[in-house]
Amino acid sequence: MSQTKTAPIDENAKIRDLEPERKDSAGTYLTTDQGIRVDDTDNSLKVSARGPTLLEDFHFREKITRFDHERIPERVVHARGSGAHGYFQVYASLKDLTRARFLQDPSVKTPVFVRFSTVVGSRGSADTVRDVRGFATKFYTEEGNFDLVGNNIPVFFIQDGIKFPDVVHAVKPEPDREIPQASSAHDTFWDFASLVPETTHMLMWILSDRAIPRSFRMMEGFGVHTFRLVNDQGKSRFVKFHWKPLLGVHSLVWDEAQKISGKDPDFHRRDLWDAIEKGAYPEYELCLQIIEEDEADSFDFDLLDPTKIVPEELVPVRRVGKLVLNRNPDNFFAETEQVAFCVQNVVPGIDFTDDPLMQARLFSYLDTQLTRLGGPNFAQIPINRPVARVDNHQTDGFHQHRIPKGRAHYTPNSLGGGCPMVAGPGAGAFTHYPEKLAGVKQRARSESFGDHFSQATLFWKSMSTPEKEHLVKAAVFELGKCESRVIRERMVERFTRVDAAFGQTVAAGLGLTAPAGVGATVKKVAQAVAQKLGTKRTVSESPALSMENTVKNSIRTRRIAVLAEKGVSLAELSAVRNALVAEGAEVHVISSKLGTIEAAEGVHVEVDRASLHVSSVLYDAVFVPGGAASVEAMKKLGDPIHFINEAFRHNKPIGATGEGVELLLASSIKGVTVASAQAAGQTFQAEGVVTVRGASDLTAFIQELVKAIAQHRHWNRAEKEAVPA
Ligand code: HDD
Repeated sequence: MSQTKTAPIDENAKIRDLEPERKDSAGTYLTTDQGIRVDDTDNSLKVSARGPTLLEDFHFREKITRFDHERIPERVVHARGSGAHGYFQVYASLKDLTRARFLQDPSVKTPVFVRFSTVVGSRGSADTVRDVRGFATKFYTEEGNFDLVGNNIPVFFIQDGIKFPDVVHAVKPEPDREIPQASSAHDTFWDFASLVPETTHMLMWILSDRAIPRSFRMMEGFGVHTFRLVNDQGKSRFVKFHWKPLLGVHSLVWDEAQKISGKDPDFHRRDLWDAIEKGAYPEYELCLQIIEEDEADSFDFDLLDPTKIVPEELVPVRRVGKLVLNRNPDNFFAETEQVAFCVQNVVPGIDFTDDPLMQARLFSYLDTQLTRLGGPNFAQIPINRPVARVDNHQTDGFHQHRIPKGRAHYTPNSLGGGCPMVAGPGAGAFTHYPEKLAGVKQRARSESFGDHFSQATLFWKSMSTPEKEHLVKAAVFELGKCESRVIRERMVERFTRVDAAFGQTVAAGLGLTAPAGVGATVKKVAQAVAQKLGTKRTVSESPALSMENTVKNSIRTRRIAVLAEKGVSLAELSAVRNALVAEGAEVHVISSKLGTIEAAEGVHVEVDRASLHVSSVLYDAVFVPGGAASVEAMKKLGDPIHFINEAFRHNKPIGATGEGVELLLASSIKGVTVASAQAAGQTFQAEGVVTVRGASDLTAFIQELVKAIAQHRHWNRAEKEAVPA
């Protein structure tokens, strides 16, 4: 046997550093998952150009395999969502209330990721359906992650989490036909709701305008449950978390929401993305309602009942800090899809209560991620990774990304120097609040949870007249979509228990008769519960519940359409556009064709959108500048007239200058006839319709228009139902 001769080895060669190549950013060359550079990704490897593909082609196989496995299970609820990065900053230290460090230092901006969502629809469903919106916030604090997994409605359908699969099965598409998508307007939902009285309060919210927000940027958020805040001295107080948007709380109109579902199913997602890209960062204030332990029993409801609010008139909300969303995700899947919120994620200083809905959630969220994200290491996915250091012996499992070192992966150990070791509270450990408990094991519902109507009635009574009208219409719409008359009748009875007039109006809309005399039983139950609670503090109306009383002082980020054709008055268009943009609005010139139009002054004006691509439902307001030729042309076109009619019907502000007023007169909208009587130069406003003719100075007109747009909608427009749109 001949001896093999080995080549001389360079003893000084360095082991290649692995890390520099492990970058997430796009590199120059296309490679396989193993880092092999690829020479052709358009043609598979074949035996002759027209022959069969070879199994040997590892790039082809890997590419197809990876594609085949791109989807993960969508969330069982809240599948449709949009996320954004940002930060939270507390205004002043809350040390007196909580040990949580991110709530103590006003100089710290805690990074956050927020995901907004609808509940019912699939991942690809439309944004503007009637539904609750999720408002989930992950705070990456120095003490670990805190997830505030809330909704834009402060109460929930059910009181005990054991019923969650039932309510979700009922509202999701019906199991035999998988219809309808993303809608509660069908028999199984209302069948369930009509059989479960504890749903009543939440049903009022879901039928209200809260369930069709104008934007994620214009809705409130609520932690729903009563949580605890615990300070350094171990003192605990109850707390309700609220988010209040600085832009106010605003909604769409139901007809508009349905049309948007077709015109732009990504309406809310796009709105959030665009606002952040433009630097109009969505902002919300974190607000707390603090309830001392000895006040907990002072209300006419049980603080642990998640179907109840604490009226702001009883316990004021304290604005304690600001959330700013200032960065869009780099990758939807990696961040928004893979983010895993868990109600169990709290930091020292924030603790749970015995709310039975919350207790169920403490189990459900971690559990669901195991299937959705394929194993127990999902907290290592970048979007879920805490900024706080993570050290423990929970090793192994699918997709372990860390490489734990050492031999001792157990506690106690001496081989690892005893590390990692448990920390005392002095070293920042989480210690569960030592709540004193004693009781008999039983499956039961507390009698103090028994009043399902008082707060539903409170909600109804606190609504403005237009809000009440919308609520009735929503109920008639939803129940009218149910095939079963029995279900409709049961719900009419329920609504009559909330308020006789409400029940009767819904009944009339459905061609039914509301039952008489059901109010007495409701009162009796409420009294029994109040007696049980030995009570108590209450309110009969809560103005804070009405969106009528929201912030209406700005037109920032409102989308305004300017309708124009060839011959438009550039002077009027520019004066108004510039003023609106200066106020923070987004203005689009809409015309029959893309490109430019020649203004009356001879200059060319850029068209931002063609009428083919947009519709009034995608805008907050509309302005028609003068220019005789432009207006004459638009009078002959269906689109601009329809635009105005529809905007009017949806209560949107409408402005017109000069000959632009003629287009309003040519439309079917009501109330503008008065405008023809106005003297030259005068401004005129009728329910959000602002016009001026022959004015050399548009200052007064602009002021009126801005005011009208800041109102958001003009709900009391007479005869709007008569306008064809
Ligand atoms: Fe839930 C997701 C909010 C009750 C079980 N829930 C989920 C999300 C939000 C909420 C915002 C989406 C988070 C995200 O964007 O990823 N859920 C609520 C609120 C509730 C509530 C405010 C009542 C106060 N949920 C609730 C109960 C259970 C669940 C009672 C189960 C017993 N929720 C889940 C879940 C989900 C979820 C199945 C689906 C996807 C996920 O958790 O991560 O575990």
